[in-house]
Amino acid sequence: MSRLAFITGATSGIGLATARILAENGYRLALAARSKERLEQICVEMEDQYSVHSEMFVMDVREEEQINAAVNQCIEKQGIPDILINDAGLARGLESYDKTSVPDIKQMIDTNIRGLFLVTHAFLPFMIKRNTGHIINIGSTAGLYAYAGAAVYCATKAAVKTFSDGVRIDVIQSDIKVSTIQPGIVETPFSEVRFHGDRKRAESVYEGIEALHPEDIADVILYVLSAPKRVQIADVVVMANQQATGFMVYKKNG
Ligand code: NDP
Ligand code: 8X3
Repeated sequence: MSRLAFITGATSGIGLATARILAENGYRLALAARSKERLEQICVEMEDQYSVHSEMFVMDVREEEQINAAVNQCIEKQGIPDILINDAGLARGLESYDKTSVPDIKQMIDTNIRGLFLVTHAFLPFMIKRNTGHIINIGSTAGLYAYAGAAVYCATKAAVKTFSDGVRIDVIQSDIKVSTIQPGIVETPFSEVRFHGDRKRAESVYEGIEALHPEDIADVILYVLSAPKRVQIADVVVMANQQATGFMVYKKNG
């Protein structure tokens, strides 16, 4: 049977592009996010475009009960995933830490750290029992290089990288692989979410630079998943050509 990938954050951006490329390559899919409507549309797309039957899981990664329900349902309906892609995540705001709102701080920590940790915690025992699995965590160059106005977001992504490294040690005796993908600037709805729906401000982030496309990251994920059993790609850092560190980008006309 083809390999099953459980993807969080599957309704948009990198997660959606990953779902598409995996469907194209014959993977079975378990798609998770908060938006039921978007998940329904994407499941139809997977069926129509790629003849892939996917299951959807409406799940807020900040809610432990929703995670456990989704994990149990997935295992019941589709079996233990061969692949877990922890993509759900977000930035909220871009201002100095003293001015960052407490709800924004909590949302970033609860989604990017706590949510990712708990989803992994719910699936990992099943993978360990089966002695196989591949966990792919979406970090960011923001976790490697802090930038102004993003102390919390950057710290959450540093946590993702360190968490991946720790789990990789814990599963060393098994055939389970753990990979962190650390993208630079990717043009997705990410900035619109960060700026609380301010589309104009979001668009300005991508002006004057050819940002990565979500498909570029999906291609990397497919490559990481396609490596032979003996090969564990631990970390991948992917930047736009005009990007040198986390937020050090060369902008034409600016
Ligand atoms: P998008 O905003 O396009 O996608 C974010 C996804 O996360 C959506 O599917 C959203 O679905 C889901 N999501 C957000 N909050 C929750 C939650 N509480 N529970 C469940 N799902 C949630 O952004 P990107 O595709 O750009 O971002 C994906 C990941 O990549 C994030 O972890 C981000 O930090 C990381 N990243 C992004 C970069 C960029 O430049 N865009 C660069 C480096 C890393 P829904 O709203 O339906 O729940
Ligand atoms: C999200 C992209 O450019 O804000 O990780 O670091 S960026």
